[in-house]
Amino acid sequence: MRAATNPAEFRRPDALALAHIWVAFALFAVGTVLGLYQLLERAEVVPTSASLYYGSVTLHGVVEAFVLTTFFILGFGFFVTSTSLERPIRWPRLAWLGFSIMLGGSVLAALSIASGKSTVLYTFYPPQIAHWTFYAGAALLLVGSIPWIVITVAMTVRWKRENPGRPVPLPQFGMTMCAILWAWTMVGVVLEVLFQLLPASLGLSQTIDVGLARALFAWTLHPIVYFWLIPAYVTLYSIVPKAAGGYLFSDEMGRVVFVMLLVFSLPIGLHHIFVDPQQAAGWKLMHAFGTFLVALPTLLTGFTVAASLETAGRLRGGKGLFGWIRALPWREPVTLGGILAALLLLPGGFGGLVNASYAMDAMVHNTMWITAHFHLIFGGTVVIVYFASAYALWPKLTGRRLYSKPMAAAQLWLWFAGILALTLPWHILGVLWMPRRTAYSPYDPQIVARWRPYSDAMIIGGALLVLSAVMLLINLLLTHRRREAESDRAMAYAETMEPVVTVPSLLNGFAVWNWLLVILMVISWAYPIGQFFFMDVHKALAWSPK
Ligand code: HAS
Ligand code: CU
Repeated sequence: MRAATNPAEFRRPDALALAHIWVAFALFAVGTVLGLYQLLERAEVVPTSASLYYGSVTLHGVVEAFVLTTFFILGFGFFVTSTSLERPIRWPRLAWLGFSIMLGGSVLAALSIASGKSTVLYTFYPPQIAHWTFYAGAALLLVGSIPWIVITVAMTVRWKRENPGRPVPLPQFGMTMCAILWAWTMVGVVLEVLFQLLPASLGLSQTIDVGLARALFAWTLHPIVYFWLIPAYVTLYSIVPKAAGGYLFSDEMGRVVFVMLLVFSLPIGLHHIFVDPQQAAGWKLMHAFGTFLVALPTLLTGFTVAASLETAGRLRGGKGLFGWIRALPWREPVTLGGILAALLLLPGGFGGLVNASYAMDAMVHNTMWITAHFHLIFGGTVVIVYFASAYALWPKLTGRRLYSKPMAAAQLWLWFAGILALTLPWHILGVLWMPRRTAYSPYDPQIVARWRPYSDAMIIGGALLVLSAVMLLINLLLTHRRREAESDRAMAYAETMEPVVTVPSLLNGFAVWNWLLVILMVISWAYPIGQFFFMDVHKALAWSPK
């Protein structure tokens, strides 16, 4: 791919990307401090307080799962779209408007949680009902992201029209899939908020159909994790191999992966509510099979990324079966981030496969095992790639060389170690049946005593993570003020082993996949959601946390 994306050549959305990513990381750092408090509270090192604990978990979850992700992905996405298609962002004012709406919504939701009236955790499962300002804030965050979807898709469509037969650059292919995925992902939670949660929070309805709400939320909860994941894969495919000094092993494999993530992730979600009595066993089993399918693209990604890194290791003189691994540039932060992320993917994905196995989920559901799974795969793999992406982008965005590469590498190692120190004990605690999302557990003393050593270990993990987050902010902040200019502000993406001249039209298009996913989504969700409209439902009394 050509490297002609110097900001001097056309208006690049550098300020837009920086604004988004700074909001993401600033709030992310606050979230890590809340996380550490929660660990101290659960281990009873600080006085236990149910109201503070649940308030903190709510803010932590909302900030890390919704604010960090959405702001980072949009900022990264605008940059990738503009630099890979080599043109300015269309409708930049609309993009900024979206940013302002998202920011306003995030602040509103955060204030609502801080007021203590919206302690409903990030999944906001009813019958707990938050103050209406919480849902309004969440809705604004979603609405504010719509301009990005429109701009991303519109720019790809126009580029394709102007470049008939040419393959859409892989990073933009991935980000377009991500935008389409996000559009469909939102629908479940939007319906839940508009028709169930908001009316209950405004006092218009006193009761709520909990089964329906949980099914609608599951529609969103599963694919949203792939909305977080796809941009990380874009970096793994298109940025990391180049940073390592190698080539992308296969462009087509990347396209297949993005297509599979889109098509297989939306029609599943019942694995989050395997224990819900309202859903039938047959449907749950079908969604379990679907969940195994959506693990495939990640296996392909592991293979492709490892093969790409191998090209780098061999070009750098690595010999033999494993010699290439040692030859990789381990001190180079972007490469290091990619390697550490791939390593964490293995245990994180393993946990996911246990969860997805219908019968086994009963052992681990609602225990610390689940918390371990997603802190490993999201907080570990995905977030480490977000860091690595920032280290790759910052010199391009600011025009300054990264303040300190050794500090960046140390930050990544600390995060890696912190995540392992946090989640390995959590897996054991999960199997010992420590419940997740619980301020304190005054259970049988013998059971609680078995948790003790692992509860202490997790505090060390939390402390490492806070330290690492602070190092990230310092490094990025000081880069802005650095005197030494970055000599090459053009953004070049990884080239493939063999030049990509043409790709099959199915791997260069979106409409077919979009319609296929709609059909699959209707097949897999029409009954699990539709049944609530014709079965005898016992609604629950809506209540608000005080
Ligand atoms: Fe998950 C719950 C199943 C992936 C996030 N997941 C969650 C929740 C979150 C989350 C946030 O089936 C909690 C929601 C809540 O609060 O209730 N998940 C899966 C499965 C996968 C999976 C099967 N999850 C993710 C990703 C996430 C994420 C990705 C965020 C980004 N998850 C579940 C289930 C539940 C669940 C159940 C509900 C459980 C319950 O009871 O509530 C798969 O996509 C995972 C596939 C991954 C693999 C790993 C492949 C390994 C590779 C490593 C290669 C490394 C190499 C090393 C080669 C199969 C690719 C290279 C090294 C060098 C040195 C070069
Ligand atoms: Cu899921």
